[in-house]
Amino acid sequence: MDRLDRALAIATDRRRVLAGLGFGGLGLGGATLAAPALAEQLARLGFLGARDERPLTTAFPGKGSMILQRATPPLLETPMAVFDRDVFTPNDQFFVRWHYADIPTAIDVEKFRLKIRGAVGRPLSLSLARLLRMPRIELAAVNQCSGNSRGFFAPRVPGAQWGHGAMGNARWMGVRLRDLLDLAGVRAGATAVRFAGLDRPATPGAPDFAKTLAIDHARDGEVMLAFAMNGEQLPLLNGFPIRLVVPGWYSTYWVKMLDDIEVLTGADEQYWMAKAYKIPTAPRANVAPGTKDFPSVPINRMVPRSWVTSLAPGQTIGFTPTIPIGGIAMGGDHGAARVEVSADGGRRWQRAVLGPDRGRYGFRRWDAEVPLRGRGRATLLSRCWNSAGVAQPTVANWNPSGFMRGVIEATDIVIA
Ligand SMILES: Nc1nc2c(c(=O)[nH]1)N[C@H]1C(S)=C(S)[C@@H](COP(=O)(O)O)O[C@H]1N2
Ligand SMILES: [Mo]
Repeated sequence: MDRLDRALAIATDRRRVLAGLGFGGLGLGGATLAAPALAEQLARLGFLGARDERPLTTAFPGKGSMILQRATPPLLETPMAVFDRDVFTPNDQFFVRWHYADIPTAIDVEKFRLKIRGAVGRPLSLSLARLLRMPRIELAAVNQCSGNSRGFFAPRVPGAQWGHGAMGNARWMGVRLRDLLDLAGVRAGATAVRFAGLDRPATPGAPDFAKTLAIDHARDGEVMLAFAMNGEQLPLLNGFPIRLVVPGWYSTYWVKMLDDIEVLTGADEQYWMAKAYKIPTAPRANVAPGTKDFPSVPINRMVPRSWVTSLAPGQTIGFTPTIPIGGIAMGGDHGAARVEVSADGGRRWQRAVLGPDRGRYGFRRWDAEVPLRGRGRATLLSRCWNSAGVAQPTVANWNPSGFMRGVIEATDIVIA
């Protein structure tokens, strides 16, 4: 048995998997979680003209130190320093976002079944043991919330005021969605595939969280059902026992605790596709601030982004003629191909050295040695081009939902 199978231990040692959930008596509900979280330590997210302090918490099962955005349902952000350590984000500091608070606190892995139904020749109800016997793939991909960095939108927009940490990169292992669809036999006339998980709306009548991909996308051989992340079973809050992984696309499609796959023969008219997570059709989902009416489409592919992670905003360092800086880049729906950096707010740019390519949908490390002009404030910038030639633009996009931020990000430091 290899390391992963031991870690998963689903087929052979049920008690270990259940114990691995680690929920104990904690529960996900209410103030009990928020109270211990209001500890001494605060994180600053760096928004201008708005409250940007958040408590750090270790109160959530399977999670280490996280920035608490909201306790119920849980919204936990990854501190930026985590991204400086490795291009893969550790599972215990991987961000968490749920729409509804009614989330199972334990999963019986023997009773769990994944249903595949709708326009298929053979509806299926598959156990985890069965899924674990299917051919596996593993790929690195960034899971990024559509609203990541919303707190930096100017003018400001309503919604969770995330810093840049509503994202993470992992090696996802699981089975191809295409293989499962082939097993069930997709019928002629199928147009799309809808995904839903075990979480339930907190209020009766609210729409169950469900997301849909076009049939060709669902069958592209990259969209997968992951049962492992970074070589371990998924943390419960990241979708144990299985979640959808949609490389290059925003995480709203990465349905967690996935237990229901439905092949559709028409458009998905339900709330989470037809109303929520819509972006302007304009390039970069960009409209003039304040615009409310615009043609829209469901959010889809990610765009290139990059960050300085070796220094924190506001950090003071002593003067030397040059300093090393480093960070991470992502290419969005293509690989990160090139990164340039500036230490003087964009007057002079130089090429950064890219770290190894660990998968085109993942983070890529970059490093550079940049000159300092003197004491005082210095603005560090990084700019990523993806392999399709798309670069981070110099001017931020805006839309009323605060989705899909894509712009050269600035890190201001102090040279003493
Ligand atoms: N079942 C389920 N899956 C879900 C969601 C949800 O509310 N329920 N939220 C989605 C959104 S909007 C995000 S940003 C990601 C967050 O993934 P993570 O918590 O593993 O980081 O899960 C996605 N999958
Ligand atoms: Mo999200």
